[in-house]
Amino acid sequence: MAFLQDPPQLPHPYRDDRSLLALLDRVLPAGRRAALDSDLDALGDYAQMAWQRACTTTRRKPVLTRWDAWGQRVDRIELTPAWQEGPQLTTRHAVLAAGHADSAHARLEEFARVYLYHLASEFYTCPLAMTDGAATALKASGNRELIERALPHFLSRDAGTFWLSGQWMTENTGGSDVGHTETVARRDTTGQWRLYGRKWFSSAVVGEAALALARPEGAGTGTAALALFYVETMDGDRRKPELVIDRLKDKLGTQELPTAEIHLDGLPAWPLGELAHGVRQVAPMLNVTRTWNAICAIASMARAIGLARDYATRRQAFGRPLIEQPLHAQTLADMQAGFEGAFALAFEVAHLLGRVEHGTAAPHEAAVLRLLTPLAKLWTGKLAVKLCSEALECFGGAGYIEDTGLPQLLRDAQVYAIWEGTTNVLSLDSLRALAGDSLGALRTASAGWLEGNDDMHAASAIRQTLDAAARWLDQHASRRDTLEAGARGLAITLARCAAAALLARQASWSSQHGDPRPAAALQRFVGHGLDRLVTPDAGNIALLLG
Ligand code: MFK
Repeated sequence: MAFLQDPPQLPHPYRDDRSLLALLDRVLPAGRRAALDSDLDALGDYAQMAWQRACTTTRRKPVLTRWDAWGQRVDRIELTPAWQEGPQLTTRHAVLAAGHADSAHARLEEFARVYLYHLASEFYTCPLAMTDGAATALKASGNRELIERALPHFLSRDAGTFWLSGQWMTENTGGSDVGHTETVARRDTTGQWRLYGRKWFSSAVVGEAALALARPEGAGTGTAALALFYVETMDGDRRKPELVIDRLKDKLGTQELPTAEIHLDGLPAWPLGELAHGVRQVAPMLNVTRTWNAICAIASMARAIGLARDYATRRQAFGRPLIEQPLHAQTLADMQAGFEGAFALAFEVAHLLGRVEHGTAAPHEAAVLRLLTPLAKLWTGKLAVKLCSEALECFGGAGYIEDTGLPQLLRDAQVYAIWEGTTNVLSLDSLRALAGDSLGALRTASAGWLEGNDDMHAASAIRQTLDAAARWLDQHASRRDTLEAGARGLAITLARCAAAALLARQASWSSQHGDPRPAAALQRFVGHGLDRLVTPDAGNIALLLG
């Protein structure tokens, strides 16, 4: 007999995802739940088709053509089929429009769509996230003229009028330290603002608009002196000549996504608001795109686990299917428990965002959202890399072979810990959030999530760990260096506590509805410990780095 193996079959991303089904059944009123079904079903079907297509066709990358045969600068980008399908598919299923509908459930319903579509989209979700963030920042700015001009395009349900927006923040001088932005905004003789500079990581360069940070000419140095501008990139069907694409990035993953280095040479621009505090003005966008990051990270985990679990039922080794091998089953169960915690946290951020935006959240919940957004982003980003790596290992050598489609899962997952801020940048952002009383708000919220929970061991572990985190924060609050050195440990501890408490809430509901699996996930998740606090030792660090 030849050594032939059955390839893994992808479970239906919607109909077979019990975590998503249970969440939507628990949270949504029956009418909204039923109305959502056909869009989610269709996006799940599309995801299954896209997986089949990826497994049976040669992968393509976007191609930039800078000059045409007659010497004209054209900067034309050929996109992959999934990217070409993106505008039609996402407007038909109202991916962005759903998030801005007039309901406290709008964001949950949007992010359920994102979760199902993300991997099939080949990271078309990156510019969608930026467009969603731009719509949110424009709304927050209150700039009526720009809102009326751009939002009907950003939130269009018709591909013919849909516009993508980028977020042009990162520069080669600045990176995460956006305060070093060198792009200058200068007024021409007609009073029109124009941008001059170089942006180093430009998402949505194939889009029609962007929000860009720039320093108004003559303004001071640092972050506070930056202003936030709205730009448009197209003159009819031609890219504006003041926007030049220098090259596409050659990235570890997300290779279908045309991330570009660009030059702005007098691109017309309009300020969103005051000509300073641009980072403060772009913050609503950052918090939305970080929510996308977390949802996309759990989508990668779901895909990796779904494939690994299916394969474990097919692959026989040492006399029985892998799923019956005790150590393999243990490994898969650990992955599943981690995923269910991450799922609970990421979707809580999504739902809470909608509730805060629509004024239906309790007073302390805005602070909870501010804290959970960086926590969910940073923790799910790291966990996605770990779980995708583990999933590849579940396939043995096949997980290392390109045309199984599996290695791409791991390469792409690495971006979640970098896109929209690294783990350390996000840990420091969580300190910003903790400067208010967001930890008190999180403790109040956790107590609510634990009501009705009958896993006393889990509840007590969560409470004790939150107490320990509060003590740690008090103890180190006055020593900034120690606080920063321990910020990642604190952030992951709080993320794990929040995830466990949210999982407990889902477990209570699911148990009452006859499904004991979330309770089993909670038990296993808490069993791995919640406390990741560290006491930084400056002397030890100095020795090791000396
Ligand atoms: C999908 C595939 C992608 C393809 C590959 C991508 C690879 C990655 C490419 C990228 O470049 S992605 C973009 C990554 N960059 C970032 O996400 C930015 C990272 N840096 C930060 O997040 C910094 O924290 C930040 C620039 C936002 C601020 O740092 P600063 O310069 O120290 O500013 P400061 O003074 O602390 O904050 C300025 C104001 O913003 C303050 O408000 P006030 O003016 O009222 O005092 C802050 O409170 C506020 N702020 C900052 N972060 C906030 C926030 N407000 C609300 N929410 C936040 N998250």
